[in-house]
Amino acid sequence: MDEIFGLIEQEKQRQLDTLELIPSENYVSPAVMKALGSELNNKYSEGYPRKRYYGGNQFVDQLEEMAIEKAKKIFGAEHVNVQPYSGSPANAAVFFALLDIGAKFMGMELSQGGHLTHGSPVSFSGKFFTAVSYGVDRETEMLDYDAIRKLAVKEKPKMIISGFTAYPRKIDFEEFHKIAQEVDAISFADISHIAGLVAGGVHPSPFPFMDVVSTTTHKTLRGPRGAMILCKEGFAKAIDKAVFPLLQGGPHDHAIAAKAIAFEEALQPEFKEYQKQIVRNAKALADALMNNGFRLVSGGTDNHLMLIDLTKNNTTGKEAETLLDRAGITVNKNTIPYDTRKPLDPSGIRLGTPIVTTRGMKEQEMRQIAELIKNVIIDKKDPEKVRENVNGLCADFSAFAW
Ligand code: DSN
Repeated sequence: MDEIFGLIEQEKQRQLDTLELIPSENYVSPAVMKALGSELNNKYSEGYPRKRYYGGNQFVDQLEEMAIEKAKKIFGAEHVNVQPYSGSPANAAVFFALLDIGAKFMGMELSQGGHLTHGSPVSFSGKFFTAVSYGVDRETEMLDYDAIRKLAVKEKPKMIISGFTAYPRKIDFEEFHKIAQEVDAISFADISHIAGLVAGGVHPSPFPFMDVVSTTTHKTLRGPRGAMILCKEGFAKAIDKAVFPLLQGGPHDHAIAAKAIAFEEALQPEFKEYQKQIVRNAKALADALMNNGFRLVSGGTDNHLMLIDLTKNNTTGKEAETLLDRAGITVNKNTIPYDTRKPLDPSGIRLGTPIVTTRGMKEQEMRQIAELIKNVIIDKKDPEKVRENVNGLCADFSAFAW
């Protein structure tokens, strides 16, 4: 056991000593951690509150109801299911609840910023359903709503997915919903990346427009690993049945309690300020990177993430990820729109500010981070030397300051 706890300790130290810039990650509060490590881990509760297949759920019922009510309050949703284990199972539940096998749907192409579950041929979404993919405009690298509308009119999908994993700009959910209505499709937004921004009022909400919304709870929302589905009342029964019993068994009650805590945190005024700072930090980091000679996809960011196109820097996403890792800066290699390289060694890297903002860093530190990235990628400085500066910067910040 010592060996296992030793490795956990080393990971904890790594998270403290390095700059974690992966935009889909976050560091949760001690309260969320406490719920995750609680006795709720020991319980079985198949079913829904007050309709369980196991005894002894009097406290679990209350916790799940609290999580649902808080999520409704944050997002203004009519119905919420907090049981999905994670984002992919949540999206699977939406598909199996609302579409017939083989039905046609539209989603963003994975290599342009979509998600595996939005139609990739290697996921259930591409295997059991008929995916039609849209992308971003080649020139602006942003969504072209007219092109998406034309494709929808031509293809007549039964569902249109919006919400992305590597799109640095705002999403017009109202427009997506209008397009879906025009072709009689269900509008579905996967807001996993931006749920915290929506909760904090710094990104337009998919509500009241979207028919169905899914989100993970561990990204900008800063809760436990997990997900939830929010929808209009008319879809509630089908969604609940798809989560349990179609796709899942017993809910993870410890994660549901941790979701309730994260939602309570998201209702506090400090959370709004945290989300504002995430966006301010992303803008500051993006501007500083561009001033330091990097090209950003779409020329900047409106949200928590950005994509660097390394084509002109004579390096690849894979090489940059490895070099930055050695310098204690964690990013992930990522395709850029219309990438000519392969996903395992693409032309870009993806960066985001949720964690460094959780740690209390502000615009000044973002400029330092941009300089450190330049030191590694453009100046070709020894990453081990740069790491000393990274460790020095991190030493001034705790894991969780907000
Ligand atoms: N893995 C997530 C991300 O990094 O964006 C999406 O599921």
